[in-house]
Amino acid sequence: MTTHYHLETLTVHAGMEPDPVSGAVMTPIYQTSTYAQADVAVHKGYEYSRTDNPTRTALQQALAALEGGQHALAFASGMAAIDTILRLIQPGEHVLSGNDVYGGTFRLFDKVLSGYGVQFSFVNTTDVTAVQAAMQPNTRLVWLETPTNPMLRLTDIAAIAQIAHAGGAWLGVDNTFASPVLQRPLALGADFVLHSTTKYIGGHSDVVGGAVVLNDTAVYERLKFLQNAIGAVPGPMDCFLTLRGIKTLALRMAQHCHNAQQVAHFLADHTAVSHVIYPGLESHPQYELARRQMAGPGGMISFILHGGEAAARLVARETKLFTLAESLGGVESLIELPAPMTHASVADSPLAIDPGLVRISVGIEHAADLIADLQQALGQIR
Ligand code: P1T
Repeated sequence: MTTHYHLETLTVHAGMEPDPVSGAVMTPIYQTSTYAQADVAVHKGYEYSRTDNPTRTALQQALAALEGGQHALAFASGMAAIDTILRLIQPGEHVLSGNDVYGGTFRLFDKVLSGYGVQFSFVNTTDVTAVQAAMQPNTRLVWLETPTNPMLRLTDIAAIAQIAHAGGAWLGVDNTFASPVLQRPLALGADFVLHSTTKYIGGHSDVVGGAVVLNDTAVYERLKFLQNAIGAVPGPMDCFLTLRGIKTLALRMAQHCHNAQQVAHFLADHTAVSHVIYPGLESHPQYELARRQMAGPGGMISFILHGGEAAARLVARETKLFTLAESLGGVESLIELPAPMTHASVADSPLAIDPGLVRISVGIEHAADLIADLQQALGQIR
């Protein structure tokens, strides 16, 4: 189920086989921790649910197909997935990370893993020359988000893959903001695709999860070993919910892009707004790259108001349809201020975010209602 079907077909069918026991069309929630064995160590491929669970297997197959990869592994969260990939890196080895990443990713790298002897440096991956210059003889992994959270900067995945591979390093791309509907990093040369499936893939803000998709079978075997050894796995109910979300991923992404494009134009024309960052606006510094690398500009917008932080806080408080909350990628619209919220852990670091930056996750409601909501909230700035 990997090559010849279109993505819309894969979202509905990949990983889905009628249940061998009952014929159930939807993969059941195999809510079990263990499996009866016919004799000592003789079983049907399932021994214990940290190691394998049929609902998780179905989810992993679906995720692999969506990203066009050979293998996928599901985790309890996006952070658990990133942490497990990073266990491939040994003390004394170097990771070159983008300098605009989710606050929790920076915290894991800078506050946790660097304490175990893994070396990190943070570089602007939109600048290919800067990445080349920052490669070290011991660089084993280049890690980036595109579009980034929260500045929505784009990196040329194919160009960075060449640099990473020439230096003997893997390239890991956090594809959370784009989703496989808009961007498929493996096809552009990435070695790992990472998702916080909490976001667009789950799509309904009702489950936390993560995933890694890759092609290399030997590295997959090692990661699968680590998945079981570390144990940060999702439960069967979480896997079911994520699978259920996947079925509408293509439809949802189309509506997210459609709505966000209209909201971005509205914001760009509003007198209270000083700057809008959205890859679908020609003013975006990587507008051309977005058109080349992505099938659509996505549902995330960041903006700065003339009134700075005070105005930003007011707007985030006053929207009614846009709920003031962390996270993104659900059907409902959300608004937040990254500096004190999702990216609080980069404060006082070189990655610090403008305290007046507003980030919105544009949902699948009617665009006119979303614009009216922003209009009334912006109208309260004096
Ligand atoms: O929250 P979790 O499922 O563990 O995923 C972490 C993560 C990884 N990568 C990106 C690009 C992310 O945005 C996130 C989580 N981000 C938020 C919770 C947020 O509001 O930005």
